[in-house]
Amino acid sequence: MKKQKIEDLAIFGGPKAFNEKLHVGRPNIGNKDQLMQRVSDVLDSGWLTNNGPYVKEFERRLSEYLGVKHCLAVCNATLALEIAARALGFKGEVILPSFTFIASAHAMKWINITPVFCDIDPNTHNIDPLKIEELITPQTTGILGVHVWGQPCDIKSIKKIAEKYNLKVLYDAAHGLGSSYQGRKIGGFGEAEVFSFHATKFFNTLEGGAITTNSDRVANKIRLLRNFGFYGLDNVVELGTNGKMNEISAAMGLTSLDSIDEFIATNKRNYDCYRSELNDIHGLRIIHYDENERSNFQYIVLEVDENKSGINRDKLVHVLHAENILARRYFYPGCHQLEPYRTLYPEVGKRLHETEILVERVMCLPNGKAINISDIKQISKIIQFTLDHSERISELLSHENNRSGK
Ligand code: T4K
Repeated sequence: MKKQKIEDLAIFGGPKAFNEKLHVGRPNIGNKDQLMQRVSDVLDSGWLTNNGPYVKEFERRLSEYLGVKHCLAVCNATLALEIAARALGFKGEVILPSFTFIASAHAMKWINITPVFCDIDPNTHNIDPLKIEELITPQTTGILGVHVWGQPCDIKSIKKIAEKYNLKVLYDAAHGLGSSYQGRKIGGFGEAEVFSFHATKFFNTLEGGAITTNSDRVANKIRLLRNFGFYGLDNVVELGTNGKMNEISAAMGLTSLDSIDEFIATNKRNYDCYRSELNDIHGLRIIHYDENERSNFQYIVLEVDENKSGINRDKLVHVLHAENILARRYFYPGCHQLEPYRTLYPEVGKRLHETEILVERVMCLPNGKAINISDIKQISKIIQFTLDHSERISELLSHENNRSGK
């Protein structure tokens, strides 16, 4: 359906462009028959969790896929970050970006570590190594880099700083499965890396995640910590927790792994189409993935520059939602502006200049197997139309907001 006049937009009374909602974060499901067979095997075997055969197979195949020595499956990435942080001996203060999902910061705070928020590089959206050193104090024990959108951090510079100050490095690789840094897949950098396989990720195990490391010592410690600290049957040697992945999640993981190349190819096909449709629109920037590296292309990230586009990100998201395109703001408004950090560190925003600009501009569009090329062309047309009529739409929406008291 073509929108030719403003009145054709759903916000102004026109029909919605899509009958069904198009979500960011719709799960990819691999071969259903294979999955059901594995689930049935699990139920028949009577072995549902606690380091079962499917978890072991999943860990083995994933470590092969990533080219990393150890892969430990876990129940979710948030708990995995806590376990990995403990395994690395993080305490006191840890430096991390505020431009990340709240789990990165909460995982540290939950184990009594002070998250020290660092600004980002506006080009990559990742932690800016040039801003790390000034945040280091005698209490700093580590750096938690986040590979935002699956784009690797500046690992070389972070390593240099960590060596200089004797800090440990953990990477939150929640978005990073299948992406690479200098030709090597993410997973083997820093002391350890943590992946998320939550349902909203392009590769999922329903809920779940993995910690990867090339260190035998770190892997052994994580194995203890994710299983209550048990060493043998009746012997508890550490304060541990329950971070285990169950067999059904591992069955889903194996099935996802069977289709991972296809998932990434679909993401890339969609990304290429979005890029060719949206690349030349004044005031929009679609994130570019480094063509010399592998990428999983799972996030279609747009930056809206209101000064050039004439419309701000929130109004564009509003228009898209009305058309049943559930674009999402990410990671709005930044961890430092959410509780408990907003109350604990009210001044911290002053040093997060780039973060504060970016959280007002970034949005993600639907991707994955749930959408097709014709959907993408339609979404792009609506975006183009909204920007072509930005002045009128902005005015009308401001008026609407004033009336509804927003
Ligand atoms: N570090 C980083 C950098 C992360 O991004 C995350 C998680 C973590 C750490 C922690 O990982 P986990 O502990 O979760 O393993 C989602 C996810 O819950 C979260 O995993 C993810 N990042 C974060 C960025 O997004 P929400 O609040 O956006 O989820 P929700 O329920 O609003 O769903 C988003 C959309 O996805 C919905 O519009 C519909 C769709 N959806 C969702 C689910 C759960 C489906 O279609 N099917 C589903 O089953 O948090």
